[in-house]
Amino acid sequence: MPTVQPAELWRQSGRYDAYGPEMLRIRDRHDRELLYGPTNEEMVTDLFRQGVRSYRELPQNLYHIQWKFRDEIRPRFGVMRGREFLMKDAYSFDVDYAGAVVSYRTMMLAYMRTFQRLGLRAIPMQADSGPIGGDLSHEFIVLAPTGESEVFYDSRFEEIDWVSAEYRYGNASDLERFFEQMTSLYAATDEKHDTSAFLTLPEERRRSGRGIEVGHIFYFGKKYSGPMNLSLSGPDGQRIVPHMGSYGIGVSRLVGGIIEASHDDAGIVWPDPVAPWKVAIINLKPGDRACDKIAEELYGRMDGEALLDDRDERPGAKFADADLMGHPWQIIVGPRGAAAGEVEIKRRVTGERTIRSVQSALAEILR
Ligand code: P5A
Repeated sequence: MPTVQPAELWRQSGRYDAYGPEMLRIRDRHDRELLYGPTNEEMVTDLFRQGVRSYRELPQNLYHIQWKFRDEIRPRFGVMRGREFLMKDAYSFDVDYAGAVVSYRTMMLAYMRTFQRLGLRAIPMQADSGPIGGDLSHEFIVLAPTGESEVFYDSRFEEIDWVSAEYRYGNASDLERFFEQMTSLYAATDEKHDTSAFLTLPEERRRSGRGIEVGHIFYFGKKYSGPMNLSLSGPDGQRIVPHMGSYGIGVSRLVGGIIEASHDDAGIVWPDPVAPWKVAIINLKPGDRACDKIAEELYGRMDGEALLDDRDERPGAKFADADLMGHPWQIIVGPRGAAAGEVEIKRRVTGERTIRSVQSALAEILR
């Protein structure tokens, strides 16, 4: 979908005036009113209106990953709250409320798994739906001391493995159990915090801190499909108006969020699945024949997943830079070891270092 949208679509939903100064409004050479999309509910409702005719084509979920612009009153912390940012946004369309609930819960489960695979512990919290609207909404919050909101939750959230939990997407009764498991545990931002409910938890399970919102999901029924006249032919010849929801992940914010949640005094500690490079190969003595040979060989074998540091720098500076950039592994190639066919490998997250043959270093890292 384009980033620039016609104001007309937003007049149809009633949000053109409701959205306020966060929306960047533009005029083109013909004096037509446009805007830089802060979100895409109207655009996707319009796409659907043009391309879908029958209830038989439901349920559907359309998504894209696209830049957004919001004229935030206080942009700060770089990618954490920017005016221009990248979002993954998805939009669901269902025949009725029961179907929309299945879509909502399916996405909620997918988000829990997605964040876990990114190496994050995201906690879903009931939220206000703000300018997107609707009466069912959850935010996904990652804990970090620099987070914008204050959060309170049950430590049991930290123990659940959502990836291997046996819940099937699209299955109403599985998703009901999933939703119950999740909403039975206390979690709230300061906006919705209920001190007396929180205090009923045993003390050792009470967690509080600051958090970053990395995702947000909404069910808003017919808020857009109604006023925008999206109707499909229904089962008995009558028209039906789809129930909709929307689901966002702040892709560019996540980069900052992951770093906030995973670092130490020396720098970033990238979780394995999202590390830009899996390993830094540190050649301590470029120009030394044995070092160069081993470093080059390792680099070739890592198939694009390694960064080779062959700069003419002191070893201390190279170690510090590798720690700062946070690659999950480092392979240190020095002249003494290289002569014996050995290297040192370091695991960034634990700091553990071991001497290995070149083969066994590769086997460990490529495992
Ligand atoms: C859901 C998808 C929406 O816009 N419409 C489409 C719904 N939701 S939201 O909560 O407003 O935004 C979704 C996520 O985008 C990230 N985000 C930001 N990231 C960086 N800078 C910003 N200014 C910014 N605003 C929102 C958040 O991660 C949010 O959860």
